[in-house]
Amino acid sequence: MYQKYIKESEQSRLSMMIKKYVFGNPYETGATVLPVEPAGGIPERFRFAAETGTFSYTLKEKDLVFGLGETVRGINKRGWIYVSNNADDPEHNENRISLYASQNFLLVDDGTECFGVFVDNPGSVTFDIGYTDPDVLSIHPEYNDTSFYVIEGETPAGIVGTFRELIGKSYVPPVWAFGYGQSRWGYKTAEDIREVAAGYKALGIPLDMIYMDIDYMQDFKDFTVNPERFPEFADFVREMKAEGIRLIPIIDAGVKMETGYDVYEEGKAKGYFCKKENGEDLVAAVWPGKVHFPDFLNREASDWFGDQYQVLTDAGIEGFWNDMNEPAIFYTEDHLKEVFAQIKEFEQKELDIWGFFEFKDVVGSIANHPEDYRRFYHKFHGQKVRHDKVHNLYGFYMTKSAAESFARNCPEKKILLFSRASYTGMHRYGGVWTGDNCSRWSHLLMNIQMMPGLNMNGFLYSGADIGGFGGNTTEDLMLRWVAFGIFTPLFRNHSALGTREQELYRFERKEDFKHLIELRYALIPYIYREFLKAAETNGMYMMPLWFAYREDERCREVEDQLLVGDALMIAPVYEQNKTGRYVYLPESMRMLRFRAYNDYDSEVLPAGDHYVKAALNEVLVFLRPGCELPLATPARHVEQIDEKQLTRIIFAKP
Ligand code: MIG
Repeated sequence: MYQKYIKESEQSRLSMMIKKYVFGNPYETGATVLPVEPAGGIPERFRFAAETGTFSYTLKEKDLVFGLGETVRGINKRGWIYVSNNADDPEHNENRISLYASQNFLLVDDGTECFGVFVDNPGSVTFDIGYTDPDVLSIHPEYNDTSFYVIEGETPAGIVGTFRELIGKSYVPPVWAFGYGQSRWGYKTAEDIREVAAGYKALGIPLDMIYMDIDYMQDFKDFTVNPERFPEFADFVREMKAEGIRLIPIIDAGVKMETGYDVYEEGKAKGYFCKKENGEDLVAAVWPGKVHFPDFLNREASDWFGDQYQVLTDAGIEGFWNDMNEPAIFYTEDHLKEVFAQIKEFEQKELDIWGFFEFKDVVGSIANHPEDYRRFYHKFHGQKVRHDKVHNLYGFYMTKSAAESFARNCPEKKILLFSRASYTGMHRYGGVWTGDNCSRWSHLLMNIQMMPGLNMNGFLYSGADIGGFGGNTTEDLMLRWVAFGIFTPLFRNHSALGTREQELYRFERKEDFKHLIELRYALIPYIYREFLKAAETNGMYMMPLWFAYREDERCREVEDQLLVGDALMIAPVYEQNKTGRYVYLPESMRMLRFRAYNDYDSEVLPAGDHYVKAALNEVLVFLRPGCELPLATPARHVEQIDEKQLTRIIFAKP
């Protein structure tokens, strides 16, 4: 009885704070887990122009806008336009409007009044945050079949908490996934991987995971392992595990069309691939050559695809990363035909310079062509739905398919799982990495600035390619990026084929790298505890300073320091040739300047501005008043850390 009473009053509390407005016929996206009765009319605080289907809100002078997760630019999203339209685009410049993710939660706060907005619409949604008109936030879904939520609350953290109750608890990976992982596109053979493991072992640098990119597969076919490059795969998985290292293979969205390949044959026979208007399976091309796309939005197809992972879990695999699931399309057969026809026409013409540019556009825009996303259909909740209307769900449903199959097929095991493409709701099934960044200092800053938005949207287990994926990294960038990555739950060094090799043992300052990674391992008891706390209480593991120091006007503009858990603030160095940086302290804190987990300076600094030295091998950590930081003795693998033997650094409230 009492329980029931609590439940009811809890629900009425939530229904006071979450207002839902329905436009058109929204799809059941699976983003939310709480049933909310729709209110009638126009969302509170917003105007709605029915002719254009645009919601708008007049920004107050002091309004800060947070959220949108994995997007370019600062923590405060004001002053740019963002389009949720999952895109395979490795050029993460600040003029980009779409990346791989659609995380449609925003929070507006002027310091006294705040509210949240969540736009549950899996098609393209434009968030114009003071781009067209500096004082107007406008939200425009391409197809207005939308559940539009307005979330009320007293504080930013409170609103985030309420939103997260709406969307459900975040995915928690196995504890070893908090270790350090080494990845690279280009490890081709078991021998290559042994070499990486040996490289780390020789220097005693901790390592828990080695990632396997597409090279491990037979002709890029999902759920196959090339038997020449990896003879006796299960034995190899066991051998690595005996070394304390888990192998984490990649899975791509597209299934290679090849007679005799069981996944293709079965998917085709059962009608589990995405179809064109005429009922034929769409033919696209990605790494394997011609592929079909599994219809993850179709319940049966999803279960079927999920079950395929068993081939690898049976071989001892305990983690996966799902890639190319926007989905990325190099070309479709149909579009390519059109392009060839157009080329023939161009060939007949005398091209003037404008004609030449037209020609260049036709040929140069073949990959990820918008028209291709309107060429195929899903069977979603029993209905035929054109892909572009639910585009942003594809990566989410691929990941859900895998997660549900693990729960079905190996319930006794926790599996590591993260994805490139995402949509709000996927955070219950897996984490994300932020895709193909570059070895640029600006992308280190972007990594720092993306983390709070990801956390707000529930993507707690997240991180970027440490050191940068594209381009050639430098040793100093690597040191600084690792020094920040120490604090991100997903901590993976990954790089692209053909770029400078960036395994840590290849650099000159090997000892420094070792000390940095050891510091991560010393911090794991803290990181894991704070991560779990955030997951259980719908809190944020990484937070903007503003959320905790809302009475301090200065904190509005702090874009390069973060709170990590309840006890710490960090201030990473993200510029080249710097030996320190300015740090703003909203209150007195104990500064720890780590060179190694057991070698650090400690100094109490008063509130205010400070210039703080931080050499290339040093990590700045600030302990908040009344807090303590537990440090473990690092081990080579997470599971060897003795959680009972902790030293504590404290900063008593002055
Ligand atoms: O088109 O599998 O984001 O991490 O190394 C590139 C090769 C395909 C993109 C992923 C990246 C991965 C790469 N993949």
